[in-house]
Amino acid sequence: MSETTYHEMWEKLNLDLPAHDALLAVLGKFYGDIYMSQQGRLKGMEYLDFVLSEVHGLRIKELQEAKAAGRKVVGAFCVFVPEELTLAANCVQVGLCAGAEAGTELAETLVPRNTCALIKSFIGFKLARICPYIESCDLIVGETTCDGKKKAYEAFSEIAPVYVMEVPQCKSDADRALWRSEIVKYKARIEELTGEAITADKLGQAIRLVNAKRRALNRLAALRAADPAPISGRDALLINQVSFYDDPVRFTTSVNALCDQMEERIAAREGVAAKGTPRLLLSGCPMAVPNWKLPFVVEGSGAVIVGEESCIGTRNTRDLVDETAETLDDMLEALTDRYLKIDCACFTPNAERQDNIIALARDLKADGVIHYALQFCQPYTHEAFKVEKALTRDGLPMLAIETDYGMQDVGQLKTRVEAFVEMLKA
Ligand code: BJ8
Repeated sequence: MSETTYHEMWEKLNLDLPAHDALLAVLGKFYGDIYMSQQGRLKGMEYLDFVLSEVHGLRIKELQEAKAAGRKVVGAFCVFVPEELTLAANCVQVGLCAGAEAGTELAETLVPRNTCALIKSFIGFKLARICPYIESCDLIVGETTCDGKKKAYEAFSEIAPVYVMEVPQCKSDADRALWRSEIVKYKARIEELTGEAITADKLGQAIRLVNAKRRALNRLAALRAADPAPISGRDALLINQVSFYDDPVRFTTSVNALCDQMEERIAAREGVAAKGTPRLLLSGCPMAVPNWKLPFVVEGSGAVIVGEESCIGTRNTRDLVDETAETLDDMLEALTDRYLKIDCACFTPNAERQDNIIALARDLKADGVIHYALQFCQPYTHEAFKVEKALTRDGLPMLAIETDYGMQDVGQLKTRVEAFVEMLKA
């Protein structure tokens, strides 16, 4: 991390500088161990290494410049927040990562101890004043998905500018009508924030922009069906993580360039692991930056990860917004439909997620699935049972992992993953 030039900016953002420096030092070391130690990385990953090395530097500087030019910065923790509307109002949307154990004791003064690590992380980052993204936000958009988040936003709204979208729990016509009205309400809120009216022209452009980003990520995801795998799961996860905060046009161009390199590699029958290496699909809770623990363990255990059925993965990119709508009203309809296709475990029933996991595992020629849930995450720990039954019926082995952001269980995880990989080889 190039820290020296950015201290003034961080000070203006009211960060706790010593605590922030310590965080960057840990992050830099962690990244070096997990990423820079990999063999056979694609040349295009240099861009991602650069973005990560400047994650609290250059990108934050860009956000401050955008703000100085009159744009607003909107933060989100969930893929239900429609980026198209945010961009159409000329705002910048950033995903607030929440993937590190930081400020946990402080977080536990606002939320119960038996809250998932992701929620504790975003509360902890805010209370400890170590996240320049949160501090750059003019508005943070929450959502009523799981109970943990729903209640945490009540506490979070006392310390940050929060707006909450009501996400229905089912997908009936009445639920669709509710979600449609929430999209309209968000449009009004973001227009109020910026003083800019969202027109059909602006929204149409934003829909195409976000679709282009999703298409590039889908292209990358599909190329991972090749054996040998052309990219590691760690690198693919990093790309998906960076998609939440990088500039969307620059990011899409870089991912497409990376896909060109992947195609060359596939044509040359080369990859990051030998042909025949056990191939695993990760499925479950999102892995936000810098949550690289499980991918590191899996790929250090003789397997390669070929996909992520997660909101930091294909659940966020699989479905595009219909681009044929011409009126504002029809575009809002298209947004409503697209976002309601998200198969988050917060929905009931949610059988489509099982179908989607099986289809993805088959498309990517996965030998097995690792279901990943954060401790205390009710929606995903519950669904792990159903997913395992569905996969078993379909002849796909599954390993259920429940963990948090701590490193204490790495040895135990490694033992379980290695045994699973050995079983796949047998
Ligand atoms: S659409 S997956 S990003 S809610 S891990 S906070 S569910 S207790 S993150 Fe998610 Fe939106 Fe759904 Fe996707 Fe709650 Fe579970 Fe914690 Fe979670």
